[in-house]
Formats: sequence, C-alpha cells, structure tokens
Amino acid sequence: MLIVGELINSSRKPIKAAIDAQDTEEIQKIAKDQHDHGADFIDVNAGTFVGKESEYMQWLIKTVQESVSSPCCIDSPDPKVVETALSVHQGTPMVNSISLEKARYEALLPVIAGTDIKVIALCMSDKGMPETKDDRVAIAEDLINSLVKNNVPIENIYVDPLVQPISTNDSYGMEFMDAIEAIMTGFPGVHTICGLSNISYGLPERKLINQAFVVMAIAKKLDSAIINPLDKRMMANIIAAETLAGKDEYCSNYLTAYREERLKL
Ligand code: THG
Repeated sequence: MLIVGELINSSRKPIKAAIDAQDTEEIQKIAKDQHDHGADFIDVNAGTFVGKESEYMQWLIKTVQESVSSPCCIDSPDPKVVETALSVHQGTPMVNSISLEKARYEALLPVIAGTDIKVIALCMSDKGMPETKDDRVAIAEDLINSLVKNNVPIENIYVDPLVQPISTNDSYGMEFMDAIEAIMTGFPGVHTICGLSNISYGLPERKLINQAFVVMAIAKKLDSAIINPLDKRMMANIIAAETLAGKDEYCSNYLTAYREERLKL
C-alpha cells in the first residue's frame, strides 16, 4: 500500500505553532519520523493560514525536502496554492487534489496534463459532498474519463471517494467501502486513496476506529491511504490485511516486517 503521512497539517495544533514560529527543526523531525516509519509521500497542508497559505506551503515543501527523500503530497483546495507549491517542489509530487468542482477542475487540469505528477481525484462536485456509493462512483467516472482524455495516465490517478465521519451518519462507512470496490473493479489501473482518519472524527479512541476501517477498505482493494504512519498498530494492520487480501506472495512482506520487528506493538 502506498502511504501518505498526514501529520504535517496546520489543522493540528503543534503544526500550526511550528509554522507560526517558522520552526524548521520541528517540521523536519516530523517529516523524518514519518519517512522512517514508511511514508512514501509527506502530506503538507497550510490550509488554516488564510492569505498566507501559498507562502507557508512553499516554506513547508522546502523544509520537508531538505530533510527527507520522500516527495510531498501538496494538500490544498486552491489551484493557485498548488501551482506555487509545484514551482518549488523537486522531483515528482502528488497533487491533493483535483475534483469535479468546475473552477478547481479547470484551473488545475492544465497544470497536471502531460506531466508525470500523481493526482488525487477527490469525489466532490459543485453539488457538494457525495452521500451514497452511487454519488461517489458517478463523480469518479467523470473525473477518470476526463483526466485520461487529457493525457493523465490512469496509473497516476488516485481516486478519493471521500471519507466522512461515521459519527454523523451510520451509512458513511459502507457507502465508502462499496464505492472503493466499484471503482477498483470498474476502472482497471486506477488507484484509490482516502483521508482515512476522517472516519473517526468526533469519537473517542479514534485510533481503534481508524485501525478497523483500514482493514475493511483493504478487503475492498484500497491501495493507498493518507494516515498517521507513527501509529504502529495501523501499520501492522495494513501489512497483515494486505497479506490476507492476496497481495503478498509467499507472505514475504509479512515475514520481512516480522523480522524487522515492525509487527511488535
Ligand atoms: N482526502 C484528501 N486529503 C485530505 C483528507 C481527505 N487531507 C486532509 C485530511 N483529509 C487528511 N489528513 C488528516 C490529518 C490529521 C487528522 C485527520 C486527517 C487527524 N489527526 C489526529 C490529530 O491530529 O489529533 C491524529 C490521528 C491519529 O493519531 O491517528 O485528526 O479526506 N485527499
């Protein structure tokens, strides 16, 4: 599974404080920790800084890239912020995210088309957030078809069906699961991803909910996730679930993880 480390997000208090203080060391420590625990990409989000989001996003990217080899996942709904972020990023990033919202789609498409950037296609439209599996799959289909038509290789598209808190509607868990299954079955070569920790928002013992949710999603063929890679049980669950889902020939990843003591909690 492709892992995107979620921790460098200004909605988290310690990150907001580190950005305010321009604390390079603190950001680099969190980037390195996530990298060392298996993050393939480091999500960077400065969304709480209205008016300064571009400036702080550029600072975050430079700061992260001085300390780790993992590329960034540039997390902003604002195409302008994404564009200025891309101008300082070295190597091939992931863009988080394009959606079917008209203004966002039209501004971001020319930035991505014809490049080897990986792009998260978030299932949102001008009609708002999807409720059901069918809402999610309809948006995914439009996004995949139009991105592919515009020279974005299907292998570079990571569809995010949008995880909403299970505390707000008890159907959100399974509507999401069924969407993952339909998208992975219907569009061979595409990837799926999600902001997994959204599911537990508003509940106690959030980690437990996240850890159970990831196993269910892997059974439906989710192949990437934005998570906290410092959560050992989460990472161990991912390894075990992928082995059980038939994605680990001879159980060799599982056995390597055991030898490296990554399965010890
Ligand atoms: N889809 C896409 N991008 C996203 C989201 C998504 N980016 C933002 C968000 N949703 C995913 N990132 C986070 C980051 C932090 C948390 C939740 C989602 C969070 N963290 C806990 C905290 O800070 O206390 C810690 C959780 C833990 O320890 O496990 O809540 O949906 N494309």
